[in-house]
Amino acid sequence: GKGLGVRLSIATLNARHTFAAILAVAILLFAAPANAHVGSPNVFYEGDAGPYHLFVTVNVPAVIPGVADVQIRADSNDVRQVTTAVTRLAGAGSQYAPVPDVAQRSPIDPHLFTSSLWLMEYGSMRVLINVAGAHGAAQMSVPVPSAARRMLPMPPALGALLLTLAIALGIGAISIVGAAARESRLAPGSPVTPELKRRGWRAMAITGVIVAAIFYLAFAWWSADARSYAAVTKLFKPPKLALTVVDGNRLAIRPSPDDKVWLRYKVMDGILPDHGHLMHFFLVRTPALDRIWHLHPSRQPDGSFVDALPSLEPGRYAVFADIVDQSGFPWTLVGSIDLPQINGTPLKGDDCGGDAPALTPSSDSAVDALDDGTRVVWHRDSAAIRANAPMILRFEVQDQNGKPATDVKPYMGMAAHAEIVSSDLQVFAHIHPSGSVPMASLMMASTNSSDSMAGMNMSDMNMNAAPISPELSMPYGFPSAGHYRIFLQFKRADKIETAHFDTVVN
Ligand SMILES: [Cu+2]
Repeated sequence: GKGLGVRLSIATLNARHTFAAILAVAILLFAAPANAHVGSPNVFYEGDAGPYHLFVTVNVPAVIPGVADVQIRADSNDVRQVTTAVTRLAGAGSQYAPVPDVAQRSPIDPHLFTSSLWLMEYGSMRVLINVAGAHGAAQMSVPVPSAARRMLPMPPALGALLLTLAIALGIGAISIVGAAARESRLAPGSPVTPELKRRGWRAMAITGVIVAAIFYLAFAWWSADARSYAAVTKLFKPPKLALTVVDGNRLAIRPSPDDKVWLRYKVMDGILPDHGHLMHFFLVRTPALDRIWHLHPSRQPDGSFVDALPSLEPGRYAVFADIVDQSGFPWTLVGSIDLPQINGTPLKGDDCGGDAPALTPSSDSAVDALDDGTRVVWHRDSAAIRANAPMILRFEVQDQNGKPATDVKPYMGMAAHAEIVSSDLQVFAHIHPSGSVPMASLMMASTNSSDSMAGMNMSDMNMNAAPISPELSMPYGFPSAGHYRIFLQFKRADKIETAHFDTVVN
């Protein structure tokens, strides 16, 4: 029993120690941690590793260190082996991948490979995927934001067990030291003198004090560790926005001064442009989700952002502001604002807006007919959508005659952008045909490896005004059951369109 106790405590001690060290290093290095997308932490990515087309899902653990489940689905039969490894997205360590893990091929679906990877650190990580097959070897990087979201409670039974073992260990130590002081120098069979008895009691008293001190320090250490972990989970909560309207139609946007933990990391001082904009700013009117605006505020010398609002109808708007920090970590700042009728400026550049009927509990739609005759169809399975099931959302843009549109063009370098909002506003995700990973993070992943993304050039994509396929597809998995509205934004000729679709997720 004692042996087990010792082994258990040492194992626990080592785990806590490693964890404390990782935590300290993570905080010292400032790995710029956080969570882009609200309530939708998993990573979905669709792209090419050389000749192989892959759909990758990374289920990010809520507790770090924790195990991420990686699912890789190949389009073709010619993949022989897939291996995975985790590195930092950029900077020191990103070049040195640990020994890769060989992904298991599913016995049911030969196109599906799965592996489990330890995420040991916070911040911008990437999953390196190596594919071997009939067309040779190829590599792909998928950026993964590693963020602690939850603190697991100590199960009462485990706590009681550990405490009992620790107490048994303490009592054991006291009695062993007492016995040693009393009898160790006694010849076999000799009686214990009162002097030796006193000596034994004294040794036990001293050991008792030492054991009590160790208990006290251990508990203090444990609580300090738990407090710093709690602070980290707080850091990863979506940062809050402070929003004010000035001069009638200008919106001043800054992180809330109340968010002291987050502000300490000065994320806003070094953010990267994503699709050519430092901030993608979304206003969604609540609770009906009947208006959406996708704007691109400009940065002011003091680090805050300002945007000239378009003409808006009054109401309460939920606000989501997407940024990518210099480590490649995506953050979504959140807020809400009550706006009066705004007489604003016409939309310009990449800004756009759209309206839709109010979301009602029975809203369910897979076709949207827009005012200008454009029709957008969501090709959805007849089966109910389940939460946490990776899927490809497939849309088709049609002209007023119901024929596939021939004038769809890239919008901010992408075939389309989609914003997915749950009716309770607990989920907000901004995704693209490549998935949930921001383009800025993907670019970082590609400059840090020899993989196939390196050949991709954003400005080429923006310059390219040739029409693209009217079939728009995006990998995603709804994170939880609920009622969702999807806003799909794309460009026909030079007009930015917004379509909407509603669905229930079980
Ligand atoms: Cu977008």
